[in-house]
Amino acid sequence: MIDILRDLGLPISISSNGAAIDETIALMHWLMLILFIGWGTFFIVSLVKFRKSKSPQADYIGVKSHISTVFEVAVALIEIVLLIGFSFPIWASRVNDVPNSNEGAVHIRVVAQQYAWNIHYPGPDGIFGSSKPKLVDEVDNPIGLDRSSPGADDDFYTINQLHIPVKKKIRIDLTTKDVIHSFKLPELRVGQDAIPGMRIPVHFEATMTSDQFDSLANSKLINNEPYRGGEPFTDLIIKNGIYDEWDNFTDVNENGIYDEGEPFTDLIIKNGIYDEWDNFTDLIIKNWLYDEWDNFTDLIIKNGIYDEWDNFTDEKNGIYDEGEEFTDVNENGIYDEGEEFTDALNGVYDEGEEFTDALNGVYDEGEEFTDEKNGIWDRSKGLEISCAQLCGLGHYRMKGYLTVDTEEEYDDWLNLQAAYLLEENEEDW
Ligand SMILES: [Cu+2]
Repeated sequence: MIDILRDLGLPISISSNGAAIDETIALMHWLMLILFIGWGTFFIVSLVKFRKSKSPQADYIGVKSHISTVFEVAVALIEIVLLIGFSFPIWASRVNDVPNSNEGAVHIRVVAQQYAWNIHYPGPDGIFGSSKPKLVDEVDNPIGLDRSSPGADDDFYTINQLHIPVKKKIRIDLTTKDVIHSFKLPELRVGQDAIPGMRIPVHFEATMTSDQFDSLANSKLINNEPYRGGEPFTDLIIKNGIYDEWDNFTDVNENGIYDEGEPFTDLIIKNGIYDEWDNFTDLIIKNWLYDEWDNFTDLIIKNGIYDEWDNFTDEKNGIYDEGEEFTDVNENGIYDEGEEFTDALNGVYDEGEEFTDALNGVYDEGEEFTDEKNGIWDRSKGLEISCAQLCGLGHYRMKGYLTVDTEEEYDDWLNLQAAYLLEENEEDW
């Protein structure tokens, strides 16, 4: 089930409790599938059983057996057990047990509005200054921060830029200035409605940095594995007769890696020019050779440089290589300098030899991709904050960016924000 959901767009998880949440999501989908099949069957059976031709007169008494009552009671009992036995305790441990900054959690406030995310950091003292609605100024003070309140002088805020450190508990107090929004960090499996007048805590922990996430996401893109974001493309590879990392193979001895001798699927690509092994229609001059005007089936792609797995025409290299035929003049069984030889294969690529250019595991010109309007392939778009509530006409613009930093990067970023704040204050004087 979880694999199907990933194919349908469930993003990579970078949350410390992502596995548990994904398991719940899978369970919920199974339950819904069972209910769908159950109720669908009931509906169809009812349509057939109570069709007009079978019972032309409406029966005002209906079903006489009590089996439906038994079913109803059973369903109610199961639901009561699920709710009181499982749901309530899980909810209590997850939602009531909110970490705070005394326990080492990073505490951040998020104020949603049409159509932006205001991120409020308490600064080095760890104390949030108070904010007042009457101080709100959409240009200079979107969160209505009262700089004269205790702890407020070092507070800073960003718009749509949330930075957090990796592998640390994060607590976000969520609220909104106007309508209901929904704070969503899909990769962190965080989703919480923001309600006007309420301050709702959410907490989570990231297991990898943005950089690690990007390289993972891009490697998934390259292997055509499901991943949310970025543009999918078809990574094609030439038939080169040797096993490449991305070829499928039959794991004969089941050790999880490709071993020499195991069968594999050698993949191919188109490049728009005729290559040695392309099929062609021998036209006009039936010479069994490819002529410039012959039709051909185009395989393989070029990137202009020789790659390890490119096929090449192993040509004369001017020196005698082992295995080449030679005229053994003095009949001593070995090649001696000066003896004629067939300058043939030496098994390696020599500069100047023709070669067929292949793919190297990244997007190359000529590969198919889903163009999201700009005509070039975009890599992973990184982590986003989205609003999962249709909160107004500009809802689609309500997009923030999440950066998961290493501890050092996060400290550097905090210092940078403190420096900006200092500059701002100086300007005020
Ligand atoms: Cu919104």
